[in-house]
Amino acid sequence: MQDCIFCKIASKEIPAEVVYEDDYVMAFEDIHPAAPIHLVLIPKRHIPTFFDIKDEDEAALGRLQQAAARVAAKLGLEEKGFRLVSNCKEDAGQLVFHLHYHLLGGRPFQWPPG
Ligand code: IU
Repeated sequence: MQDCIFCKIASKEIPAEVVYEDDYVMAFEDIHPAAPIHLVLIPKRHIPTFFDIKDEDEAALGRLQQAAARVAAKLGLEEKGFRLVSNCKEDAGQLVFHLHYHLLGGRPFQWPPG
């Protein structure tokens, strides 16, 4: 999508610190890290929110979970674990309307979140 910053990152129009990429998904470092490890995982296809997911997105969204685990293991998070969260729309604080997960690790996290 033309005005979407994450689409521009996916197409390499805008640079990012990419740590994983395949045909369906990409993971890159968050520019405002909230933890020692903070990645953003996106499907390459533009999906604004969870409410816009189509049947054809199944492969990409499945791959996203798998990529999260693989990247987390590669970054040494297998023993202590990580948090994978997604903010959907206003109440959750979604700022970028291209569906994404935050992969956070390297410190303990509180539950429930604020
Ligand atoms: P949110 O879930 O939509 O609230 O989070 C968007 C995240 O995308 C946020 O943590 C930003 O720091 C991050 N981000 C980024 O990594 N690179 C960018 O160019 C932009 C936002 I814009």
